[in-house]
Amino acid sequence: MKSGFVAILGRPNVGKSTLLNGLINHNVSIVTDKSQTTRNNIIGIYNDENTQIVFLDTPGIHKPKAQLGQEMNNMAYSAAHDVDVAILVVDASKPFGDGDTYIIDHLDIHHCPLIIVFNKIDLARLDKTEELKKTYRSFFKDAIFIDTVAKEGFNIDEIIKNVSSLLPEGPAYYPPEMITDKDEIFRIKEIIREKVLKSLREEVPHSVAIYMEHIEWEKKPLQILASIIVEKDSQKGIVIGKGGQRIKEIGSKARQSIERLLNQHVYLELKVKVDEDWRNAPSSLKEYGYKYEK
Ligand SMILES: Nc1nc2c(ncn2[C@@H]2O[C@H](COP(=O)(O)OP(=O)(O)O)[C@@H](O)[C@H]2O)c(=O)[nH]1
Ligand SMILES: [Mg+2]
Repeated sequence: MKSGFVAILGRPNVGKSTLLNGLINHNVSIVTDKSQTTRNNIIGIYNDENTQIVFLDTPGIHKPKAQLGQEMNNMAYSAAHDVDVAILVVDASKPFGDGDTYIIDHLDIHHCPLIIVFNKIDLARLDKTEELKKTYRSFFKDAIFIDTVAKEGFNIDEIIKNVSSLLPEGPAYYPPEMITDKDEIFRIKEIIREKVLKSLREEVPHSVAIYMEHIEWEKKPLQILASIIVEKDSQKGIVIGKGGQRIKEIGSKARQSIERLLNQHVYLELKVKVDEDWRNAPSSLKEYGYKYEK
């Protein structure tokens, strides 16, 4: 059989996580309309009779403003190292700019075959996309170009086809029923973070982390106590909302998704805690699972 590892790389918010979920037909990576939603490398595994493709979704590469941003970039750079194929996702509806140059300058993807996915073509003008492709062609002479609408699953099979043809003969690295390397606690925390992000605007989302205080697997319904970490008192108020309305809503949506994930009833309690400037504190970054270690 053919098998191998494929990194999905690119700027924030171009549709990398949407693409991963579509490629493996499961929601393992959270998607929002906010940039920098993905904070860790997340594996999603595609299987068919002749192929196993281990995709790595990565945090968007950007000019970092806090230590957290640097850690996220490092995770993405590290994912690009040992893969058989690299996929660079580009937002086809945006003109070439500083963010593209930043990636081209910082990311080393010249050691393996490269597929450049021009995503969001539903929002793009044909002539603008052609221009963008010309610019990318000048940097990557041998790359394969594929147009997609990840959100609708359009042309995703082209990616599978091309990746498969580029992979070497090899063993299955994971059992075929496995769809991600992330354990249930990670996925529960990500579901909670997704619901928080979806209910907030602008600056607060970047300040949010989730900490699992306590989980009792034996109890029925399953008992979960988690903390939503923010950086300032004012943000705590925003997350809680008037009369606790917002956190109640976040909790109820998160509980429903967790119940679907685990296929059992769940009792979910959420608290909000302030950890000042945690995005620059090495010990907090480690505690919340964002410290990149080689
Ligand atoms: N119009 C359109 N939106 C998309 C497409 N793919 C993803 N999106 C949206 O773009 C936003 C960012 O997606 P996400 O997968 O989180 O991007 P990531 O930061 O690169 O992982 C979300 O609101 C998606 O629904 C697409 O092909 N077309
Ligand atoms: Mg993402």
